[in-house]
Amino acid sequence: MSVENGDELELELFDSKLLQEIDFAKSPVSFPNGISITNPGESLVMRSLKISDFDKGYIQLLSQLTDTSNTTKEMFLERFHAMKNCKDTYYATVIEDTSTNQIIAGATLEIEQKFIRQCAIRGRIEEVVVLEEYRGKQLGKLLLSTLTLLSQKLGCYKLSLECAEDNIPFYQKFGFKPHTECYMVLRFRPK
Ligand code: 16G
Repeated sequence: MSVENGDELELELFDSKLLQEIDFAKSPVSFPNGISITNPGESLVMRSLKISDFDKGYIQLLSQLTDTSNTTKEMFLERFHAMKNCKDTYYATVIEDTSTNQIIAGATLEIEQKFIRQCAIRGRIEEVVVLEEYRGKQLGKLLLSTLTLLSQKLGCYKLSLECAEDNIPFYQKFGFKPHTECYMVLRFRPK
């Protein structure tokens, strides 16, 4: 799966139309700088992750969050298709600076299906990252606001995330609260 044609490069992980259909007026936070889902800023576009984003620095962006070493294009393609085949599950959302063709921010909503609560679904927010040079423009806030609204629109009964203690105040703005239950982890690879 190492050779892609032009159409394949433009393949979206999920239909970006979903983002346009979100009622942004319901955003849990306000944006004094006037940005929105349809207008994230000059030359910026918010949309689903695409295959072509491998060549637009998506993995380099994620490297500002954690280890992404030795991720080949082939590995990326295989994972992209595996995620896409899990219908209605992975909503990896990115912001591209179209003046440089670079992915400068991203966050993912993941949906987990349940038998509990009348076969409900829950959401998880993962891999929230904004490129260092683009911080301070409220883009992380915009992504979080968008994915929070999307999770509600999709019918999640709850939404959760893991974050560093320093980031708690940021997530509290959207209504997240530190949970009374402990988050436990068993690591098979060093942090
Ligand atoms: C943070 C991220 C999580 C990511 C993890 C990677 C958010 C809200 N949380 O906890 O999504 O998977 O970092 O760190 O973005 P790790 O490689 O040490 O697991």
